[in-house]
Amino acid sequence: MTHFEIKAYPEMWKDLDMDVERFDKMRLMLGEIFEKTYLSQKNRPAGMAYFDNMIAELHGSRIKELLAAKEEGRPVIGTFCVYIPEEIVLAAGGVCVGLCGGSQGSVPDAEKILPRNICPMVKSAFGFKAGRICPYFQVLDFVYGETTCDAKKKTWEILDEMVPTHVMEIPQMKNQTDQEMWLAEVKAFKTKVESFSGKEVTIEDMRRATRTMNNKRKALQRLNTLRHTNPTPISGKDVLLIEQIAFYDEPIRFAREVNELCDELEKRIADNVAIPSKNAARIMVAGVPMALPNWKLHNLVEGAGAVIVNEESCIGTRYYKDLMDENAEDMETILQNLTSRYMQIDCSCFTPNNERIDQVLREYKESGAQGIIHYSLQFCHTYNIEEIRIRQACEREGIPYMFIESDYSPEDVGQLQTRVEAFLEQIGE
Ligand code: BJ8
Repeated sequence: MTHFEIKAYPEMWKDLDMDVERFDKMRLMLGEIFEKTYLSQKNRPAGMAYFDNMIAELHGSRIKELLAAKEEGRPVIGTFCVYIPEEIVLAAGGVCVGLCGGSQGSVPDAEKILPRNICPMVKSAFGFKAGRICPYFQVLDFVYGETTCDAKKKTWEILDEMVPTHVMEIPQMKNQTDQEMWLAEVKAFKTKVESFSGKEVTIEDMRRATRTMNNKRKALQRLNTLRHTNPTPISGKDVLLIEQIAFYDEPIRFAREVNELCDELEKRIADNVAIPSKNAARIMVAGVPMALPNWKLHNLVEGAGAVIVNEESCIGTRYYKDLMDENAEDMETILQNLTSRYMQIDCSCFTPNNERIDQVLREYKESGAQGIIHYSLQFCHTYNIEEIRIRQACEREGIPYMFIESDYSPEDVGQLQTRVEAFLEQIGE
């Protein structure tokens, strides 16, 4: 196996006012972890080479593309949430990038400023900016923040002192008044993006952007359906990686590569080429998003011989399950459609959130899983409490169920491994 390395671009990073020395150490560590976690897998689909290369170039050629977009006056907007109406950014010729928030490496930077007892995703993301150790943060024009959870919405006030942060109010219920409020927020966001790009978004721009996003989401749906085959033609780790890269890559190119991989997976299924053995336990994960490079749970579960066949998560089905009408006649209608589409995302910040309980059960059946692991991050009150309702639903339906609450540190790995193994044994009985 050739040695994997995430490519270094120290000159560019210096120009971006990064802490180059520190970032370079993180780059080497991430490369090692990636090699161990990903490249040690046997019999991976050839189409994964594109996504491995995306990781190798994550801090290089993709950053260059973003810089080129900026040169052309196209806005680059960073986000932490799937509520960002990406269609509007694309319609204005802009670029939307998900920001990293899945690493323990940046948490100490955040803890110098933020309280320690808040969600690790918020700390990790904030720490990347505070420590100047993320090139994406250094390139973007502004951050899109939202009022989904308390940790995030209060952090935006502090983050705004370092990088302009536009906060959109996300309703917490799904009544008519909430729909109207959210539509007004979407319109305000459109105005903000237009003023940044100096370009008025037309209905044709919106239709084109909607087609692009639908195609990207359809490609991910196709991938998810194929992995549900038993035995599955691709590991859960690999699908998670693709779902994570979905937030970084250029959407048209990304959809093309995912579809090419899907062609290969269809052939694998026809030829009966599978990754794990036929007897591997099939696990579905539900819960909080696993931001890059959070591969902890997948690594544990698949390291124990099982396979993950579905992620009910924002880095997973919540991002791509819903499409929207591409052919609306006028701007008002397309913005209403867009609002309705985004309001179908069943984040735990909503109350009540019965749709999510139903969705978890639906995905469990569709994926042919044999058990559910609900994954939550420490101090995430909404997912930690909603877990009770997911557990009750699993008990009612007789679904083997396990709840994990974790963070990004390696400290609980041994204990989690024991619990995961016990859960897999219970499924195998
Ligand atoms: S739509 S799930 S991406 S908010 S884990 S930071 S909720 S304390 S990530 Fe999310 Fe948007 Fe919802 Fe999806 Fe807060 Fe919880 Fe941390 Fe969270």
